[in-house]
Amino acid sequence: MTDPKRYLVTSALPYANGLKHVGHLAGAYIPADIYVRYLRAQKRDVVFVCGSDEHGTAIPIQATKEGTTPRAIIDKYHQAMKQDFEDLSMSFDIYHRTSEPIHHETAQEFFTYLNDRNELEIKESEQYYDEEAKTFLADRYIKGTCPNCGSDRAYGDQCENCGRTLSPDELINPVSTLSGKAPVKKRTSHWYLPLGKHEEFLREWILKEHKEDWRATVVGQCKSWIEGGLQSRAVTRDLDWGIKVPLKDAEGKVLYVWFDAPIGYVSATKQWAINNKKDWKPYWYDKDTKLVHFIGKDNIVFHCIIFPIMLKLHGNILPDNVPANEFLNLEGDKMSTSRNWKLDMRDYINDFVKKENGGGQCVDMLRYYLTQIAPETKDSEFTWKGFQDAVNSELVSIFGNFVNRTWVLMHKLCGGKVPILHTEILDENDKILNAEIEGSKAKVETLLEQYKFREALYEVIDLSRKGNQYMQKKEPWIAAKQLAANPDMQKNIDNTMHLCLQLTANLAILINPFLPNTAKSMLNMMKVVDKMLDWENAGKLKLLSIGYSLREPQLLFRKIEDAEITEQIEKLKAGLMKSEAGVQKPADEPPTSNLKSQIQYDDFAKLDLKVATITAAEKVPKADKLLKLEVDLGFEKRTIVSGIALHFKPEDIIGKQVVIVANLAPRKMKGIESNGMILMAEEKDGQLKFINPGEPTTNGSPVS
Ligand code: B3M
Ligand code: ZN
Repeated sequence: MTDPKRYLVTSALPYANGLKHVGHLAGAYIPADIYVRYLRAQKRDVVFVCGSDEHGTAIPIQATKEGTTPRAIIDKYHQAMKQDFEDLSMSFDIYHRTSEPIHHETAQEFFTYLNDRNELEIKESEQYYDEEAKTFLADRYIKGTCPNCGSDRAYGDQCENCGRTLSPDELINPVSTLSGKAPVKKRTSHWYLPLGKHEEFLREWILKEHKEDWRATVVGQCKSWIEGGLQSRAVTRDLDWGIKVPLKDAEGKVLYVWFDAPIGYVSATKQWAINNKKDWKPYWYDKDTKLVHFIGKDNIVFHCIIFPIMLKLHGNILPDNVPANEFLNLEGDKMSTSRNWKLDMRDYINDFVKKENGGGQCVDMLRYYLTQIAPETKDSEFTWKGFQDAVNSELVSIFGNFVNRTWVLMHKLCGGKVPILHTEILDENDKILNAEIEGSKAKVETLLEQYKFREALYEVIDLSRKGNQYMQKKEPWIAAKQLAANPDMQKNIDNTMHLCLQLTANLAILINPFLPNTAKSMLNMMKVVDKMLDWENAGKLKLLSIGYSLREPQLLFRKIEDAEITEQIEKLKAGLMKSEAGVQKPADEPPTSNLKSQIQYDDFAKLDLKVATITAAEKVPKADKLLKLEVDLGFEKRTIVSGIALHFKPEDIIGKQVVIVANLAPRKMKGIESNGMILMAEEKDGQLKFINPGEPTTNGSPVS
C-alpha cells in the first residue's frame, strides 16, 4: 500500500500464563517496535497495540499448577509481562488485556454479527468428556501419544515434541489431565466458522495479491493450509473460563480463545481511543489504514486465514502484511518453557539492565543482538558468545568507538565546538563520506518498509564503520602534530571533525528506531532536542550548527566480559538440570508402561542395529548438548553426533562398546554430518546409559 493515511500495528498478545522469553521478544515485539518507532519518526499517524491474552485453557491449567485461581494468574502475569515490556523499551500505545469488559463486549458483538448473518454453522459432534470431573475436555485437557512421533507429550491441540497440530481424536490412548482417567465420548454442539467457503477469497488475496510482498515463509504456510483443504473450525468451547457465548441456549459455552484473542487488537484500539479522545473506527474500517500484524510463525494460520475471514465478514479492513518470524533457538536447542531451556526477558532484565552498570545501554545491547540475529527467513540461534561478540566487536568497537573518537577529538582539537566546514578544500574522502551519509536514508528506509530489519540495522552499523575508515584515512591527530609548522592544517582538522559530527547526528537518527536509548544518549551529548531525530533529517549534512558547543563524551556501550557469559551459560544448564530433576518420579515408582502403538515385524526388520566401539569423542563448539563421536564398525569408521554432552565427559566414553542404528539417514547437526544413532536407556531420573552387547563383541556384529 503506498502512502497510507494511518497505520495500525499489532504485536501478538502473549498468554498471561507465565513469563515470556527472548524468543518471543525477537519474534513479535522488537521488530514491531522498530517499525513503529520509524513510522513515528516520520510523523505518521500510527497506533501500536498489544496486550495480554487471558483466555483459553492455558490459564486455568496454570492456575491448577500454582494452586490458585485463573483470575489470580492473569493478574499476576499481565502485570509481570507489562513490566518486562516496559523495561525493554517496547513503546506500545496501549498494553491492554482481554479480560476487560470492553473486550468481552467487542468479541461478543463479532460473534453475534457473524451468527446473525448465518456465517457460522452449528454442528453436533462427539467430544471427549471426563466423567469424574464432569466436564468436556477442551484441547489442552487431553493428553496422549502423538500419532506422528510417538511422544507421550502430545495434547489435544498440538504435540509438544514434534509440533504437529492435532485434534483430540488423533491422540493415541487419550487421558484426561484433570482426573488421569480415559475420557468418554459425549455429544455436544458448537458453532463453527466454515473456512472452506472462503477458499476463493484466500487464494486471490494471499496467493495472488500478496504473493510478492509477504514473506515467502508466510505465503508458503498459507498455501499449504489452503491446499490441504480448509476445514470448518469450532469457534466455541465447553469451558468455564472465557467469554460467554452471547446466546440463550449456550450455557457453559465460551468463545474459543483464538476467536476472541485477535479481536483483542480491536478492543485495545477502542480503549486507546477512549484514553486519547480519538475515534477508533477509521483504524479498522477505513481502507486507507495499513494494518500490520507482527507474530511468530506458529500464529500464521490464525492471522492470515481465520482472523482475516472474520474481518472480511465483519466489514473490516484486512492486514496489509503479516511479517511472521521463524523461531529463535538457544545454545543449540529449541527454547522450551517446560524444559526450562530459555532466557526469560525478566532474567535478562535482572542480570543486566538492573545491574549497576546496566540501564538503557543493556536494553539496547539485547535489542541489537536480537535484531542482528532476527529469524526473518529461517530459524536462528541465540548464543551467549554471539551476544558478547555482537556487543564487543560491533556496538563497542565500531559504532561506539566512532562516536567516542569523534567526541574526544572534537574536544581536543576543536575546543568542544562544531568546527567550520571549509568547502573550498573538500577532498575525495570527504566527498565520498558525504555521499554515504546522503544515501543512507533511502537505503535504511527501503529495508524497513520491506520488514528487513536485520539488513536495515546492518546498513546503520556499516555507516559507522565507514566513519571509522574515513577517520583512519584522514588521521586528524597527525594533522594536529603538524600544526606548529603549518597552521593551515587546522582547516583539514576542522573539515574532518565537522563531517564526523554530522555523521554522528545522522547515526543518532538512523539508530533511533532500533536502539532508542542510545539515540537519547547521543542527543544528550549533542545538546539537541528530540526533534532532531525526525526521520526527514536523515541524510542531511547540516544538522549541527557551526560554533555550537557540545557536551563531554559519554561511553555508549560497555563491554560484555567473559565471566558474564560463562555465568549465564552455567545458569542455563543448571536450569535444565533443575527441570529434569523436577519431572523426576519418586524412586520407588516402577517405570510406567508408556508403550508406543503396535508395529509389525517388518517395521522392526527395517532397522539395522550393529555393535560398534567409540574411538574418539569431542564437544561440538557452540552446542552444549552435543558430542561428536567417531565409532568403529569393523568394516568402516563413522561420525555420529549425539545429544549426550550434558551426561558424559568425552574422555570417559572412549573405548566403550555400544549398539547403533546403522542405517539411519544422515543428518546435519551444527554443520557436522551424523551417520547413525547410538542407542541409550533412560533412567527415571533422566540419567542415560549406553546399551552394549554385555560382553566384548566383534565390531560390526548385527543386533536383532
Ligand atoms: N496468545 C498465542 C501465543 O502467544 C496467542 C497469540 C494471540 S495473538 C491474537 O503464541
Ligand atoms: Zn509428535
